[in-house]
Amino acid sequence: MSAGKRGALIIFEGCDRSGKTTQSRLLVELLKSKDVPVQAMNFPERSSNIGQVINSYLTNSKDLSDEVIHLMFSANRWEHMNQLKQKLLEGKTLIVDRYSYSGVAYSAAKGLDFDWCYAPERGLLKPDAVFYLRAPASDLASRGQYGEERYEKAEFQERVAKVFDRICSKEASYWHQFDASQPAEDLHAQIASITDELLPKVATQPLDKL
Ligand code: T5A
Ligand code: NA
Repeated sequence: MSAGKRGALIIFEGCDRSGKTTQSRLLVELLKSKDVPVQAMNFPERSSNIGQVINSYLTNSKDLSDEVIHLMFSANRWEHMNQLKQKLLEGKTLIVDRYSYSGVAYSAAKGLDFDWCYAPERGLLKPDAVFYLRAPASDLASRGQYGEERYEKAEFQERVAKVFDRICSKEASYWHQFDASQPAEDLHAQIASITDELLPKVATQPLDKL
């Protein structure tokens, strides 16, 4: 990696079972095969102290108020920010499964105020691209293991999707929406082509903040 060139911050967003993990993995494999320095990450990052509390909450073994768990999800991103920044500046491209937008979408879907939800996300690194995987909730509900974690209920997922749609139309300059109902390989080809264009373009751009 030549001096001054940074990696790209690429985020996958979408409802539960929309295929984010599958597509992140395919994209990381592709970039590795092209010798692009790359690393996969995901939020929530469940291994830290905060991450373990989030995990207990998601698996229904712990109850917290909507506001408290919202701020925990945000704090979980903040505790990893310096590390993310350093990696990007070293030239590593980060492929991240969920980010601030999941934070806002799931909490706003519960009825919390949108702007209140967004406030603690301000100042975090701004993604170079968000790949939004969108499909009807009924399609996603029929996929593997749906129904085990707290938020995996079709009606709630519909509300989450509405918030994602709203953010997608507001942040259209760096959001890319994909039809998540199509076969994984087709989706991957579209994502790969956008990533191909993105990497050289952002390499010399300064990092920005939300
Ligand atoms: N949350 C998260 C918040 O409330 N606030 C926050 O700030 C954050 C960061 C956990 C929960 O936390 C919430 C949101 C979530 O409810 P998570 O750990 O990312 O978040 O959990 P999930 O989103 O549920 O992650 P999953 O791994 O379960 O879903 P993915 O990654 O979207 O989907 P994936 O790739 O694992 O695929 C799911 C199934 O579908 C199949 C796969 O084989 C798999 O069986 N599949 C396809 N089937 C048909 N066509 C395709 N194109 C397919 N692609 C994948
Ligand atoms: Na889930």
